[in-house]
Amino acid sequence: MTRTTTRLAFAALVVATLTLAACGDDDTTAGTASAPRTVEIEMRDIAFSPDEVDVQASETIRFVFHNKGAVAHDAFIGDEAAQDDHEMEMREMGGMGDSDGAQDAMDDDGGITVMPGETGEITHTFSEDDNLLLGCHEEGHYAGGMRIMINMT
Ligand SMILES: [Cu+2]
Repeated sequence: MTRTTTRLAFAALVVATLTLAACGDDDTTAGTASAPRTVEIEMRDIAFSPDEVDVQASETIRFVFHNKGAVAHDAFIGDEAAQDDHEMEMREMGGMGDSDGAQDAMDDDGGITVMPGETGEITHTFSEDDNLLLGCHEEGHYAGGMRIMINMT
């Protein structure tokens, strides 16, 4: 009887220790291509939260966007010049059909659209000299500051 109790107590201790170890394994480890680090982002009307993310060189990050707002938001990764180009493309499209195949191919370079209540993902591997940010290019959102600064650490 006493022996069984001791064994049970030991088993409980082992389970508790394993649980603690699993919980401790969160944001401190750099993401790799085979095991990206997940960063959860909320999309609100009209902002990302957080609006800054620290990233290590050669780290692979899986950004998971949760749209908590009432309107569609998108997320596009690129440097400032790419953001400006993408903003122009999005405004030029302006609800017209997809008659321009070349433009469609360009729109496909890493942008996603997330509807209210839905979730979307972008996975990206960063290099040392990357100077990137994430922007939302729904009309007026990027100009209104809906962007995430990526800080290389
Ligand atoms: Cu937006």
